[in-house]
Amino acid sequence: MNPSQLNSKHYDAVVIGAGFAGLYMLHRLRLLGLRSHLFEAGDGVGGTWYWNCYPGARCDVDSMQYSYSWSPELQKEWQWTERYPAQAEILRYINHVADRFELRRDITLSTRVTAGQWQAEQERWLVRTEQGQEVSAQFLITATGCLSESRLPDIEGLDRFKGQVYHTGRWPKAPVDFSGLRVGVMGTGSSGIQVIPQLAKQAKQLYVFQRTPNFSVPAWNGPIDPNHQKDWLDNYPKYRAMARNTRSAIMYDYGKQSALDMSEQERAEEMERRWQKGGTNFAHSFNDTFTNRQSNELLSEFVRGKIRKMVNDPTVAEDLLPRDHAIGTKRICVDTGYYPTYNLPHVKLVNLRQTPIERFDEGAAIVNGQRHELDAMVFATGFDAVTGALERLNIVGEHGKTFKQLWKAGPTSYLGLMTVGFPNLFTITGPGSPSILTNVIVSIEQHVEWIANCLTFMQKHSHTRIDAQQIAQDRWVKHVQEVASGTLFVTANSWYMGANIPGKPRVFLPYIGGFSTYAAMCEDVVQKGYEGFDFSRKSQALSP
Ligand code: N01
Repeated sequence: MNPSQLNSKHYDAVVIGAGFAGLYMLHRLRLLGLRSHLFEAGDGVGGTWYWNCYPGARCDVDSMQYSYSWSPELQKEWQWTERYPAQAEILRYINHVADRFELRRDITLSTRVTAGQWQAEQERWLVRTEQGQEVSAQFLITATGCLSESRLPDIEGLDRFKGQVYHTGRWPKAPVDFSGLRVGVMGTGSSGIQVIPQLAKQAKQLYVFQRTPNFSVPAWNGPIDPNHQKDWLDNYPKYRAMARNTRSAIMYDYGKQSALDMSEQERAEEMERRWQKGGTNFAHSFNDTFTNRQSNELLSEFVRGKIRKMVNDPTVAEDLLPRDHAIGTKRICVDTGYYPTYNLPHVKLVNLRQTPIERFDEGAAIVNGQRHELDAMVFATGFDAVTGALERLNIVGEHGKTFKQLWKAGPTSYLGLMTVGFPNLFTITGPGSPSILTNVIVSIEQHVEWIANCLTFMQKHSHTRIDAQQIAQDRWVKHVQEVASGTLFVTANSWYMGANIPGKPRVFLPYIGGFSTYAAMCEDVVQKGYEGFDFSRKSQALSP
């Protein structure tokens, strides 16, 4: 739909964001017979996979698992080509879904939601867009993603830098040619580790400005094994159910033993076997990787040994060794040729821990008084994760406050689904839900289905308003932090902890109790009559 066609429309439900979450939500709302509309800031669907189209962008969840499970037909007809799907292939898949289920007619692209206001009298949300449109909706559902609010670091002089500037999370749609250029890249998380080997293929000179080294495991990506694909296609319902029954919602080979209960040789063989398989599964080598520092250190040291072997210059290798966090407590990275990139003569690692970046000027990054002349600068500096996109929406609840105003000491939510004082507003993969600690599509489906079932319940009972109870929310917020504090995750300066954003409160943002446990808790809440939620009936009932 063209943005100019929208004016003062009244909907049953408005969804924000056309990624995996928003598209499925829209589909389910339609099945409920609700008049629904979706706003998307980008000029295409795809969410994360629309914005992060930098060279090398690829998912680190196995292709056969990184897809919707809610349509057996869709599941059967789509063929993946590689072990891990590349960004372009996932984007094709999402576009296929949008077409196949005729979702586009209820989607307005290129339209950012910039404000929302609860109208208590009408029991409706008034939603405004950047273009000045206003619509109202009984239900507002955010599908804005956990890693969508990209951030550039605040470095003196960056605004004066005359070269090209890119952020991996806002990559241009037209191909960028770095051939013959002197390129700088900052950030060595999952995005940086993927983009760096690709930039090295083109750039005349590549400077990697690294503050913190990360642990990365080889992807061993390649064409998908046809037998693997066939096996999954033949057994999808069984495998999906098995995945949902795990803590990560991924069919992993979860280690069953502590590293400390194995002999040195057994341990070495096990780590080597898992390294040869590659992927994020490596972090699950032992059953106590995330809770036992000694066990974790054995796994960390194994990876350090691999890095030393892959990088020729021992000084560079030393700079690449992660020592400030336990493996996995910052999201483990998965790479294709990352470490050997540092053996190329035109690639230089600049260790910002030893020599911090001072400033940019028109043509260079100045580090410790030394100019690094640059034609382009790529920032892979991450996101204001989990809460950033929600806060940016500028939604005012019935208490007259926005999420940003309320969340000064950390986000508050009940089950990551609703926040007290924002009636009829659901947050798909909101703070305090497993979301990004899992195969996020599974978490999205669980949330969307829970919300759709809740709306069905409301229709059936002619309820018009739902809100979370304060006591239930307080208990949940406490539980989320308690579970996290039993793990090593809280010891890392990660985006999980809000540590990458100056001034952001240090609390653990997702729920680490495990997907299967969490989904069972959500189901239990329903079985107990939506325990912890208040319903009421005031205005017109939902349309049938
Ligand atoms: O972002 P990040 P990302 N000066 O926050 C550095 C998912 N993802 O976009 O650690 C210098 O992890 C920062 O350094 P430090 C995945 O969940 C998945 O890479 O703060 N450096 C860090 O090195 C992932 O975890 C996939 O010291 C600065 C980097 O920038 C999440 O998205 C692919 C700096 C940011 O790393 C985010 O990943 C891509 C400064 N001022 C992303 N500020 C796959 O599925 C920041 N940095 C494979």
